[in-house]
Amino acid sequence: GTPAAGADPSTNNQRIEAMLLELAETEKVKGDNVRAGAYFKAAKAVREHPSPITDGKKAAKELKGVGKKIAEKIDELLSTGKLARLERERGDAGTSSLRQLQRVSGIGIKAAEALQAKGIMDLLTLRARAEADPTLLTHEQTLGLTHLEDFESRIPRAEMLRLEAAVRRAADAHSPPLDMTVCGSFRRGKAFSGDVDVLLTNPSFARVPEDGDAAGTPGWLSTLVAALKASGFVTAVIALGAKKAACVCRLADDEWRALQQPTALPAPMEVESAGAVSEGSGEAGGEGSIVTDCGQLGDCLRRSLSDGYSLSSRETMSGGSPPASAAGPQTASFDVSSFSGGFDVGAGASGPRYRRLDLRLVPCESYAASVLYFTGSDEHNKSMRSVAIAKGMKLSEYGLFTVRKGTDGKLVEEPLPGMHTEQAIFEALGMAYKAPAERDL
Ligand code: DCP
Ligand code: MG
Ligand code: MN
Repeated sequence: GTPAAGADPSTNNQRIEAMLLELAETEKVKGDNVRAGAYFKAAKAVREHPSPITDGKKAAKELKGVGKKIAEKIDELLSTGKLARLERERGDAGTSSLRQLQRVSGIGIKAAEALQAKGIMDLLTLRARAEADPTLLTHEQTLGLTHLEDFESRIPRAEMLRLEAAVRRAADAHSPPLDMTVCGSFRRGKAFSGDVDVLLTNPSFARVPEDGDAAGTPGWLSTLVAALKASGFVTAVIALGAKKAACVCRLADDEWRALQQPTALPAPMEVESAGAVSEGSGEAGGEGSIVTDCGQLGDCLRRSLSDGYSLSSRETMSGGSPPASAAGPQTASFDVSSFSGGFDVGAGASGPRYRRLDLRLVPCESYAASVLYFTGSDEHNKSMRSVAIAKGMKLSEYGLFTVRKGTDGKLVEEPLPGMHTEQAIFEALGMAYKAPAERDL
């Protein structure tokens, strides 16, 4: 295809990437993770491609993950400025209903479709119907619906530190005392996190004979959770097993109040690539806008999200995606619901927000592998696991194992000794060590 008249080819890649990311998001909402993954992979290849893409067929030859069908979509975007398929998808009521219902933690594609079959297409109706029929939703979904806004708001680091301290007090007071590390995005140094990922162990907890054998697991998780609940920190338990617990927690009022210092929203958000943001503003609890001077809105939105802004809803984000034809200035409006500096500007935040707390208890020999796994990112975990596989090994949250065929033909996994630190695991895989903050791919 030939580029649309007047279009600057240097912005093609960003527009193609935005198109592919939107296709990926749409497939994910509809429950097709395989297609979503394929689009996501292609989007990544486009993002990393060093030269402007001007032809679909050529792109299919040069880029990993771009095949004939995606090549056709690229050509359609480049020649018409849009993708008819996406234009249709954006207006599709069924898809936007699936997207809305799946905002509730615990509602996935299957539950969303089951609710649709009962005539429930939106959250308002869901609230009313769930109230009338307490068996409509599971315990997790009910909590997800109750705390929808809180669970969607990202947790400022200052609050994360206090949440960490609250869990640590309970872990220290536990008998026996439990060692703990807050992993996830917090350990990767992010200004905001989605939840609190806590890993626990104790030197007296040695590996159980077989992975997945909960029989040898001490009952410490339930005693710890009971204590957290008794103190009022944990407000609800979503799931509690011997090795994993999922809870809802919140700071005490006085601790939360201590975090409420007015902080000004920053001026512009920055975009690394060419064509910086020319304007950015936001008012506490109000509306903000991002203006870019070229087709970078998708990138800009993504960055502002990873920088800690949270959009008020996922609809806003996808609804705010750029018209593919626009090569000139673009504007997106968004609701600022949180910002760093230790305070929430969410309109409804009149007290401590409810937060998701993930707890995992692991044997001490597994601790390093578990810290590595639970720190992520997802993508980093995937790439490390594939390095292990290429070396005839297996990396999991339980450890690094050598894999060989036993005499009976079955695979035998044996843990590599001495994997007491993350560094040791990187080294055993022949990889250069990466600090947690460098593990976002
Ligand atoms: N993890 C993974 N694969 C998954 C889910 C999780 O490898 N399917 C690992 C990597 C994650 C970590 O567990 O970093 C914690 O999971 P979270 O979903 O809590 O992700 P993050 O903490 O990274 O992000 P957020 O700030 O959204 O919680
Ligand atoms: Mg997390
Ligand atoms: Mn988590």
